[in-house]
Parts: sequence; structure tokens; C-alpha cells
Amino acid sequence: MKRPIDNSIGLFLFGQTPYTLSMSKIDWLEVSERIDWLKKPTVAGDYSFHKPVSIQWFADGELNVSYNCVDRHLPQHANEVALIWEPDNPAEASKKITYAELSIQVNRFANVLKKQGVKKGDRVTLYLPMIVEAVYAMLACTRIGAVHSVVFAGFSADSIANRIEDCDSNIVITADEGLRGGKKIELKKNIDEALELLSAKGKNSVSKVVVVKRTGADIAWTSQVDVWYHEESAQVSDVCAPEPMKAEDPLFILYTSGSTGKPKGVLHTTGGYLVYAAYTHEKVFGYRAGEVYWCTADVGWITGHSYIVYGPLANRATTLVFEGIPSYPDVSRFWQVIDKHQVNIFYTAPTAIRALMREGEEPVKKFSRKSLRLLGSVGEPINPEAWSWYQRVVGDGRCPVVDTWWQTETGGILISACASEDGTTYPEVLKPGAATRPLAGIYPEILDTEGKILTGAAEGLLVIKESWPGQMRTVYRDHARFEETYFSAFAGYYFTGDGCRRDADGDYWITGRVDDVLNISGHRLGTAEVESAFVSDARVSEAAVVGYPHDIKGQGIYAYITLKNGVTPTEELKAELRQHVRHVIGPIATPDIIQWAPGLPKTRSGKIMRRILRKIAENQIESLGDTSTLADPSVVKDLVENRSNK
Ligand code: 6R9
Repeated sequence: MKRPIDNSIGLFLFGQTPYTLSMSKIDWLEVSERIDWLKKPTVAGDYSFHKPVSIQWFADGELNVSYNCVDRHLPQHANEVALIWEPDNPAEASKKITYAELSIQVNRFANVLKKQGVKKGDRVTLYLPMIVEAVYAMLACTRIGAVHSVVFAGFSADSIANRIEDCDSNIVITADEGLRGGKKIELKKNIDEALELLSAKGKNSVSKVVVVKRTGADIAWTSQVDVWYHEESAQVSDVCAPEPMKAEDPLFILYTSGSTGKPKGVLHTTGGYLVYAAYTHEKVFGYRAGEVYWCTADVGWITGHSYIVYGPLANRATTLVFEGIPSYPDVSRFWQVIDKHQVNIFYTAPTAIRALMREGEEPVKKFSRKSLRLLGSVGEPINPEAWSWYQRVVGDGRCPVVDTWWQTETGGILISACASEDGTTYPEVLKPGAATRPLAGIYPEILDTEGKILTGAAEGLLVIKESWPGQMRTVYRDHARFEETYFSAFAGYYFTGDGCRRDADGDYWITGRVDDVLNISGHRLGTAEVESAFVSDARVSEAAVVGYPHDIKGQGIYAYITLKNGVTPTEELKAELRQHVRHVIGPIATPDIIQWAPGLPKTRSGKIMRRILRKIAENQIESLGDTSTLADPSVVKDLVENRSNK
């Protein structure tokens, strides 16, 4: 997919020199004034999407993120509620944390980290359930200039170990156990196991594990390493001066899956990210003071970072932190929480909507949901049926539904319907399934595979032409991978990895990933990661993994497995392999379908032809396409006959 030199776009290719942008319709410096700077920036964006790729925003500015999310609200609004915490079990008490209380907690947490030796620039790994301490810990890191890496609490010990090793973290923050859907998750045990794995490799950089008490479970304890958060926090002061940070100092690393190799550490920096998270939270949700805002994501994903923590708190919102799941104790849980806390803005994922839609309208109608004003969707394409149900049943036909397209890499929403200038209305007609329009300051293009710009109504590959403040800056410690992944397919553009259609009205419809990234229930997963988990079982010779359409998850995992000679293919072995992959990556990677494959369709040069495997998994065997270039076309016949998705 190399883009040939094309004079119609020569403006950006000419001389391949970096340029500073002055033509955008939005004045980003003016937008940057929404946050408090210790030193106001005098420059907005300075970037080049040509190699060497470099992206900077507000570079001469200085600020502190926790100050912006907490301290600056104190003089006038200390007693307003910052966080509402709703526990997994509705019988347990919820919590309301004011900005004054949040300030005390963040300062304390920051002092605990300092006491454990954390310094500016150090990487701190967080492996926490959805408890208020997760928010305190993130903000505490930003207060002292430490870089957090939040690892989703559903990931396995192996996955954590890889992430700790990659960013060389010296401190881990975890909890004894997590609670989700009434089930306990042994977080501390997973950390212990991860550190053992690292020690065995001689790669254990972690000196301290700070443990938050959530369930009070009996856990293993290593006294030189482990410290209880509640004991440490009782011994420190609740005053910790915010560290002045440069706009381009690293803020956090978040690992995400790509099409090749191991997950990459997406690096976001301080000033641009915060400006963009706050700006988009206001534009898209039209947040008004006093409203209760609820994003159901987990802080382990980018949606939790930008739209549970940083955007809402920078905007002095009341943001709801939910520990549980939509189906526990029953499938009315979301609607019950909405009534209980009088939620005005509700932001969730299509997979949850589809699962709840299957339960019918009755569990929704049991609750009034009168407080709702706006509904949002994120994480994967939303099918029109789910969109319409969300709008008609959940929103009683009176709440607009905004479908927000963005990525870990983009830091915040790039394409979505937005509130009107005064924040009160949304476009009259919102199309079910369309992400609609780019936000002000965002310049997408649709390209064909040759890199030609498609104009008007068109379908192709989605790229972004100009930088925006929330854009990732690099892959942590691997800038070459950053350039290769995002800027080499089409010179001069950020390539999103998504397919997209623009209709005659100019609305954008995201069609899904065009690379080897799966989207399972809104969670990103690389096929290569799942394949390498399979082949780490000694009985597996080769594995090829593809996605297939799944009613609830959006996409399911379909695996073709070739066993080593002499290994008998049995149903028990399938169950064991499924369990093995769960253990290596985490439950989100549980394969849905395993098909034994005596051989895989390969080209003569040995490359697996995934196109064919995808068609078989989708049960579209009429359109397998040309199989004549395969080294052994007969393997396809066997795979088709024995396919498991008929
Ligand atoms: C925010 C988030 C990013 C990928 C992205 C795309 C898919 C996200 C979407 C959507 C269609 C939407 N995606 N939102 N597809 N419509 N509204 O989910 O980040 O986990 O990095 O996933 O998710 O394929 O490329 P992340």
C-alpha cells in the first residue's frame, strides 16, 4: 500500500519537509485556554507526518494534570461531587466523592508513591478494579510527574509481565481482589505470578507493590515488596505540591494490540492530551454543570482514561465509576443505576447494547430513565438495529444517540455528532450506524489502496491528514515502530487501520478494521497475539486466527489449529487449548471456535492466506476467490468440509 507520488496532493509531499500548520479552522491555542497553565503556550501544533515523524503540541507550555482535574475546582466548587462510585453488588453502599475529598485522596496517594521511591518520569503500573482508588492513583501519578501504565484487570499474569517489562516499571499498584458480576478476580495473585515470571527471566524491575484492600481476602504477602495502601496513606500528609510538567512530558502509556507482534505502548503526553480530552468531552456530550455523566468503560482502556477520568474531571463533571457489569445481579442493572444516580449522559459500547437488546424491553421499562438526556456509543461499529433499539427503548425516542469513533492512538473522539454551540441541541437527523462528521479541527480523508484521495461519496481506507492535540506521540521506546505502523502505508498521513464509507451527505460510516486487528466486544486484540498463545502449547504446530461476525461480541475468534504429529484431536483438547489461551492473554481472548486444520492455505512463499480463512469462518464458501496460487489447493477443500460455522 505504498502511495505513489501524486501531484494533486503534492502540497504535502513536496520536499517532504516538516511544516507547522496555520490553515486549520480551529484556533487550538484558543482551545488550550480551557485549561490552567503554569506557563501558557505560545505555539500550537508543530508536526510532520513524514519520516522522521515528530508531533508536538503547545510545546513551550507548562502545567500539571491533577491540578487541572482537581485543585482548580476547589476555590468555588469544592463541595460538588466529582466521583460517584457504584459497587458491583447493589446491596453494598455507593460513594460520593466531592472535589474536596478527591483532592485529599489524590495528595495522599501522591505522597505514598513518593515515599515508595517513585520519581518524576518513573513508570508506574496500575492493575486495579473499578474502584475510586484507581482514579486517585492515576491522578496521583500525574501530580508527581510519574507515567502511569494502566493494565486492564482482566489481563493474565503473562500479559502484565510483558507490559511491566516493556516499560520497566518500578512500582505496581493493585488490589487484593477485584469484584465483577459477583465473581472475585485474584489481582494480587496475578501480580505475584507476573513478578515471578519476570524474576525467572532476570527482568524483574519492580521494587514495591502497593496493595489496595477491596475484598479483604487472605492473600500471599512478601514483606520486603508488598505494602498496604491503607496503612501507608495513614502515615503521609494530604498535601503534595503538583509537579510542573512540560506540555510534551509523557503522561501515560497504554498498551494496545496491533496487527503484528506484541502489544505496543501508546504514549500520550501532558498538555495536548488533556486539552483534547476536555475539549471533546464538552463538544460531544455538551456537558452542563451539575449533570451526572456515566461512561461504562473500564479505566484499563483509553475510553476510561479520556472519558471517565481526564476529560470529565478537567471539565468539573460528576463522573460515575461503576465496578460491575450490565448483567449482574440482573439485566436491568444499567437502568437501575441510571435511576438511582439520576444519570443524564450515558456512554456505552454496542456489545453491551446488543446483549441487553436480546433480553427484550421489559428489563429496561422497569426503570424510568427520565433523567437521561444523551446516549453515546463507542468501541466498534454499531449496527443500525442496536442503534435504533438504544434510541427507541433506552432513550424513549427522546435522547439523541451519538456514535463516537476514535482509537487509543487518537486520545479522544475524532468523528461524532456534536452538541450545538450553546451545548443544547444535536443534529435533528442522526443516522443509525453513522459516526457522522469529524470534529472541528479534524481532517480525515478516504483513500483507495493505491493512496489516491477519494472525494464525495466513497468507500476506502480512513486516514487523517493533520495532527490534533490528543494524538499519540510515539510507541514507547520504539519510534521506528510508530512510524512504520501509522505513517508508512500512505506517506504524509496518519493511517487509522479502519475502513470507512462517506455518504452523499458527507457523513462517515466506519466499516471496521482492515488489518489483522480483531475487535471482540469492543476490545482490541491482534490475531498474532492469539496465534502465539496457541503455539505456546507444546501440542500445537501451527495456528491461524481470524475474526467472524458474532451476534453479541461483534466479532468472535475463529482459530484454525494444526496439531503436531501424533497428537490426537479431541473435544477435550479443544477445551484445554481454549483454557490455555485464556490463561496466556486473559478471558477477553477466549477463542469461540476451534477448527482442526490438517493444513493451512499458504502461498508458495509460505504466507498464510487469511482472506480464504476469513471467508470459511464467515461461512461464505461461494466467494473464496482465486485459490490457484496456493501451494496446496486441496487443504481448502478439507477446511470447507469440516468448517464449524455452518
Ligand atoms: C476508543 C476505542 C479502536 C478501534 C477503531 C475501530 C473501533 C471504536 C468505533 C469503532 C466504529 C465506532 N471503533 N469506536 N468502530 N464505530 N464508534 O475503542 O479505542 O480500543 O483503541 O479501539 O475500535 O476499529 O480503530 P480502541
